[in-house]
Amino acid sequence: MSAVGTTELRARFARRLSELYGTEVPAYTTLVDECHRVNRRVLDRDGAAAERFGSISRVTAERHGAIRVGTPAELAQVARIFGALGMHPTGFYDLRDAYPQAIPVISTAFRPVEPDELARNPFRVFTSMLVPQDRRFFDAGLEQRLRNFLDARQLFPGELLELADRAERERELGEADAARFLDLAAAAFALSPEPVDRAWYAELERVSGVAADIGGVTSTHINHLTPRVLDIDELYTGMQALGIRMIDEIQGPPRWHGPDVLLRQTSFRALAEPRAFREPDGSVREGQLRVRFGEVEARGIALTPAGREVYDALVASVDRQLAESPGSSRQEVAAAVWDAGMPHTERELARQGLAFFTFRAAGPGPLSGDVPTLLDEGRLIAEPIVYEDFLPRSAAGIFASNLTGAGEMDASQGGAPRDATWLAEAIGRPIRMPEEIYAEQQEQSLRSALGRASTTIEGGARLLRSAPPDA
Ligand code: OOG
Ligand code: NI
Repeated sequence: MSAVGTTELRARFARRLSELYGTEVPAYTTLVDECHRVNRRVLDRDGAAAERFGSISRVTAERHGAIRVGTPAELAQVARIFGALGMHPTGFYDLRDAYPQAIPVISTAFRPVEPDELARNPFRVFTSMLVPQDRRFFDAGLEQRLRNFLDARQLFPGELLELADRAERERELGEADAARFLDLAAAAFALSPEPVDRAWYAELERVSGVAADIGGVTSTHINHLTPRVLDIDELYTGMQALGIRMIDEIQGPPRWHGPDVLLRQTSFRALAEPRAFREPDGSVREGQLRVRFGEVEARGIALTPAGREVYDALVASVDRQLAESPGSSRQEVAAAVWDAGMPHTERELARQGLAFFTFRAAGPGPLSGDVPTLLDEGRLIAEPIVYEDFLPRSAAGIFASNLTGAGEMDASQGGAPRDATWLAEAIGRPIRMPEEIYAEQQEQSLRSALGRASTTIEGGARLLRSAPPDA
């Protein structure tokens, strides 16, 4: 019998989730159709340039999902399921002190790491875990009750986890097992018909809508599934024209005439979905919950830590100017700030070591000279490395745009320290750092383009050094 390998299993799972989410959230299907329309138009308009950040087949299939869990044990199980799909925990995001609103979770993203795996199917899942130990959100009594509730539930059936372990170990499953794995995995992320305990949910909701979504129910679910679009400004207007109310802003970099960097995202608000509730008197009644939404994103070049510093400084400058003249439009202020502060071309980003690229020699023969000069002379060609990760501020903005209340937080209490090392230990798997992955890829390409002897040239060394040893 034929076998289904890791990559194919990931592609099939992404398609399954997309079908599932389309039946659960009809506006998602509208969003995906609109993305296809915009992507076709950009392809007609820009030709090959439209595929500079990924082939159209990659971009068309590209999705990220978001899920939320309650404990390290649950996150470790999620890691086994995504491990079966060749998706590894990458990056660490602490949203507990995020602007514009603190969310009581820490997060990582499960995604493929190798460039050819990303090219075949870049499916990724932003995965958040509640921190009940954080006293700014939860007092000791609520923490204890939350933990009892979370410890008593089982998000994933044993059969699913066993199949996942086998798939990860053997890097494939037979057709029948693959089908079973996909059925069980998709079911685990579907919205459950199980009644929600009204009083318990409401108590958690007072602290945070996200705490209620995670700890107020006995299952998890896919919170959103995000397609990728090549022109997010056009998509934004197109969705509004279809009568769908988008959030006020596109998160991340502004629309401007320079290169696309990092990630721009926008969303429309969760629709209220019918859910069963168990009332305090034990009766079950039909009610509504608004927890899920539609999100869409456009991706650009990954920034080096030096480029990220420039980016953060621009964000701070936009915030300052907006605070000084309230009422002005963020988009307009940001476009002007970027015009003054961000290099206007890819070449300049590469020359200054602000963004990650892969480099190749334009022709045969040895290359000597520094990287900026080789780029200027056209003897070295730079191709952008796409940003495959997330932005904490956009993530917090996306979380917040979808919550009804701000929740309650007691900032005078100490939080619970958490970092990538803590998380790696808690789930028993290494967590890769995005900047290191991009830097390695850049370094390798530069080494093979310049030849071993040339890596000491100044520009090369500067680019190589822009890889952080410790970020
Ligand atoms: C995750 C929000 C973050 C993104 O794209 O930044 C996110 C969530 O709502 O669970 O998905
Ligand atoms: Ni998202």
